[in-house]
Amino acid sequence: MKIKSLLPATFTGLLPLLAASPAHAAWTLNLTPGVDQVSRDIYGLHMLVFWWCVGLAVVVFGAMIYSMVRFRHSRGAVPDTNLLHSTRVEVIWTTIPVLILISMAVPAARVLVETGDTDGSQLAIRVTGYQWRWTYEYVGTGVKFISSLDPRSNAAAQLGSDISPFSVPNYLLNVDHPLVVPAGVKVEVLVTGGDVIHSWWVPAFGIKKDAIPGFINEAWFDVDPDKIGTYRGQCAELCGRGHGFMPIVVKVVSKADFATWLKQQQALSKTETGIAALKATAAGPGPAPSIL
Ligand SMILES: [Cu+2]
Repeated sequence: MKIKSLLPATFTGLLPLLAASPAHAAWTLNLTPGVDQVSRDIYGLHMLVFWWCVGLAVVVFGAMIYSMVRFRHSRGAVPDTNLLHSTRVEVIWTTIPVLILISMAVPAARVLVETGDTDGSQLAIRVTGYQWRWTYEYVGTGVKFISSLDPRSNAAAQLGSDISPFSVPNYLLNVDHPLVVPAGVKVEVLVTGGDVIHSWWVPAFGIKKDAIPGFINEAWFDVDPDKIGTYRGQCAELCGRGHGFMPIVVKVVSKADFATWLKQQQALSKTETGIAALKATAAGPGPAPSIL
């Protein structure tokens, strides 16, 4: 069989395979606007620059193609040498790109400043990346927990496991304890790392912040009140063997549901602390605490 006829056959063979794969993301060609103002502004900026690029491509390639066709040698075209060292032309083709760049830089700087403006946030969550899980601490509430890969994904991911990853819902994108946040509230996230550099990435919120040991990077989100639901993300900084096994799940709930949840967690953490204290007393004095 000739190579020419093999290629289409290979591609038509691959297409059904690709279509059948449940692992691929939804077929979209563009960014999605997300579920809060920051992500929408990032989307708007992306579209603005995209249309600038389309316009520039049309003008530049249009002029090139028109010139090549209209003034081709076979039609007797003679080079025009008047444009060489023309100050007027050089001023024009320097000024126009500078104006275009400024028109992109101004909205880009505005969005950049907005993403870092955590003023007026009503809830602060400290996010710490560890190899290979996240911890979430609701600052000032006493609620803190570890969010690890869900047991079903973990079981299917083991070498020699008989569990098909396709049978696990949200394989490698699910956790045991999701981050729970209220909708319609400005939430500040304080991102840091506990061992190596990670990155807390939740595309729907327009957040991708490096989690660096010794540093705290700030970000914020304020999910629209009508966008209650579950949003997923991943660690976006290669952090070691388990990098692909520390997903992020954020459950956005109503303010009332969040208040109830927070109370439950506070009660739970008190109980857990109580149990831990009882165990410690029963076991006698432990090793001296290390001083960091
Ligand atoms: Cu990581």
